[in-house]
Amino acid sequence: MAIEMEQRAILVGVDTGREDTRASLSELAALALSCGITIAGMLWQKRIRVSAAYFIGRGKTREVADFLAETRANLVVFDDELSPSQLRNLEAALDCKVVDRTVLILDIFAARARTREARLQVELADWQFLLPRLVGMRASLGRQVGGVGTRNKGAGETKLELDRRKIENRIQSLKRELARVAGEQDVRRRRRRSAGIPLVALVGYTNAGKSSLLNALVARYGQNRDKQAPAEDKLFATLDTSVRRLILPDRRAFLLADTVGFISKMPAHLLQAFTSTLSEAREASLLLQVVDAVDRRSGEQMEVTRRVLAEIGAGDTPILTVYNKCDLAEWPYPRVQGRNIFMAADGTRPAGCAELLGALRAALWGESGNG
Ligand SMILES: Nc1nc2c(ncn2[C@@H]2O[C@H](COP(=O)(O)OP(=O)(O)OP(=O)(O)O)[C@@H](O)[C@H]2O)c(=O)[nH]1
Ligand SMILES: [Mg+2]
Repeated sequence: MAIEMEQRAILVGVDTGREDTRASLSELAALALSCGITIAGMLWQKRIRVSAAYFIGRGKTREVADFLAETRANLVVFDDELSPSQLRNLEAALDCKVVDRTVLILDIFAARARTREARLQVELADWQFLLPRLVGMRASLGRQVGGVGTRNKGAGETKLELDRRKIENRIQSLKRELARVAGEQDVRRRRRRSAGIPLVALVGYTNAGKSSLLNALVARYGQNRDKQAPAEDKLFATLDTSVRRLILPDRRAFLLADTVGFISKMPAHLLQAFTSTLSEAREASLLLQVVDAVDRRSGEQMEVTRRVLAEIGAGDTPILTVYNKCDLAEWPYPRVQGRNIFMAADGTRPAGCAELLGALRAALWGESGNG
């Protein structure tokens, strides 16, 4: 494993008319770049529905094969999760390594996981994803623990024999360990609840500015003002929940939780594995949905957030929507309009924390006022 081969990929999507395929492919490109993959080209096909055998049509598959030869690419990345048989068929037809959006997301999560809990959750999602795909997997893939497919890991890492029974045992033991961690957190959460301090959770699409907003609020109202969460211009900067206690000038307090960001076609296994990280969102009495106001897909991103929240059992929690990054837009801000807050948490002209706090007080305690 000393030599790291450059991974040159062709990205492939299917346009069934349900989403903006080009935008989705450019998001896929961002995911691929985060995995250290070079993009050699992109293509997509308009179809009423995807093909059960190859995801794309047979003719299109041949086109991808030609494109591979032409661009000397060595990887094909599909924009949707492939079924185990689609994956097998495509690898056989293209004679090339094939991965999908889910693999990229899992790999980014694996690379970013820092805490023990996040690592356990990512590993669980990895194995659950791999298990049904073991049959007929290309021997050359050399998949390893903690990374589903695109990352080259350093030498010296244990190569697990891809033995179904061993993997099933590992999945069971990961679940047990995670249940233990979740149990400890439950105790902490119960203690918090009995103290009667409301919990507010930041939720939303990745890179919308949740951690930046947490930091802006902590800097003004935090109990420990120096406890900042990492905010970065990259997908999935946050994989762990951090909870901060905020105290308003009138001594009223609430807890604010930062959570992992969502993305479209969020892998189901990943969501399941991250249940405990997402429990803050599930147990919050109020959600602050952070939206990148200048992203042209913000509507779709809100829809993704709505769906994921419903999936994790937080679909009925009251919500305030924060249109963030208004410094990059042409609108007046800061401003509150019903349950919507227009502000900038970070950037050249951050503003709107007091307005947000006002809306938050009204939602939490039924009062108006300016924080
Ligand atoms: N211009 C501008 N940039 C912002 C604003 N808020 C956040 N950003 C930038 O957007 C990027 C993402 O911010 P984060 O706070 O890390 O986003 P997040 O929602 O926590 O992302 P994940 O943790 O990946 O889910 C960072 O580079 C921030 O500096 C804003 O109001 N204006
Ligand atoms: Mg974050």
